[in-house]
Amino acid sequence: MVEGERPVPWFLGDIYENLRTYYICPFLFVCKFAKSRSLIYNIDIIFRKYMKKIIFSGIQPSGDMHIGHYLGAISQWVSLQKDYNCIFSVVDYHAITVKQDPSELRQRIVNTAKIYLASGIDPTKSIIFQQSAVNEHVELAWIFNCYGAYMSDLQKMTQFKDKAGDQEAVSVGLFDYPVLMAADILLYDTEIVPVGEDQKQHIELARDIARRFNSRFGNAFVVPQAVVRKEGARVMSLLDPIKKMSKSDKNQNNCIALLDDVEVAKKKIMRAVTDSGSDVVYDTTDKPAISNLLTIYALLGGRQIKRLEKDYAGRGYGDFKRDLADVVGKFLEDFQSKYNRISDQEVINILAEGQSKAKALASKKMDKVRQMIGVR
Ligand code: AQP
Repeated sequence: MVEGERPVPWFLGDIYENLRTYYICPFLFVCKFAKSRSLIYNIDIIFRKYMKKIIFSGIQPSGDMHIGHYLGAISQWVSLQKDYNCIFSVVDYHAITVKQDPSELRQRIVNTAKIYLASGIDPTKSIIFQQSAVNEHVELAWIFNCYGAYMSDLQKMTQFKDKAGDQEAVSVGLFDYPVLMAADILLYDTEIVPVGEDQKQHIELARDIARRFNSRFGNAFVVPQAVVRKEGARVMSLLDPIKKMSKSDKNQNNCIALLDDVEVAKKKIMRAVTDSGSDVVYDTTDKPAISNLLTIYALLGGRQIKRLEKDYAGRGYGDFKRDLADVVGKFLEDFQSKYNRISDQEVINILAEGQSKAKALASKKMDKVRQMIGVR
């Protein structure tokens, strides 16, 4: 359950969800009387609070996924499935904002969905699909490029500035990435977007785009909210704890990939930089490296950081890192044994099923949007 949310009385939510689909939405669509429409619309806003909220999130299949993705995003998704209607996408059109090898990309799409499944995303509870298979995403992104997104918004995006660096030939796609992300989210009436901290700025933009579009054309989009977990929201590099752990990092020793060989991963932990002194203490300002390792230990080992500080008091970094290497090794063994039991064909079938569910929702929304802007 997301902090601050009240539990959903499921029976009320389910009853209302059916009423809404079969009676209220069709009524709102055909009703010509403005007063009745606005009365029903306001009642709907009240009752929607009792429906399960919609969650959307995704990861680009652009490299080897690492424990940052697992702790910052996917592990959060798994626990949210019970109380929310979840939609998880493999956002492949985001991946091509930087160069990709076509055959590698094809396989990475399958592998990314396999990682979702091995992490515990359940296709009977959540929709899992490939972004490019639902073309409404790019259509809506184009509409937002014209109505809702401004050049000045995109020029402020720190991820664009970091990724573009001083390269001369930066693609327009890389610049426009946050607009496609806004389309991904807003297409499904998403209320909650669970992400790592680095994505907060992009969600803010999606909120602005929704508000601007709604004020110009009427209420088409729900204004979403980012949910960032307190611990693990930003897992840092093992060799440079000021930088985010990142799959495009040239030095793979910075990062523990979910499919790393277990012994290799343990060595990476043993080689991880530490801070001056020898106390195992959580202090992100003076001890960023140990704080990062403590976070990884706490989340993968299911322990409290305060408890770990007590357990390792006076024992130094060596002991702590050896135990952490075992915790990481154990986690990877369990994860990889689940991953290896899932076949490519199984994933392809799940993605196809997810595509038809996502497509049904997306095309309904796009019918409405096309009418609102006047192209239908
Ligand atoms: N280090 C991280 N700590 C916590 N959360 C993270 N996420 C990514 N890295 C960390 C979260 O994972 C989700 C999907 O991210 P993405 O597909 O947009 O990947 P990314 O942020 O581009 O990941 P990388 O590793 O940084 O890739 P490159 O190097 O290609 O840019 C998001 O919710 C993100 O917050």
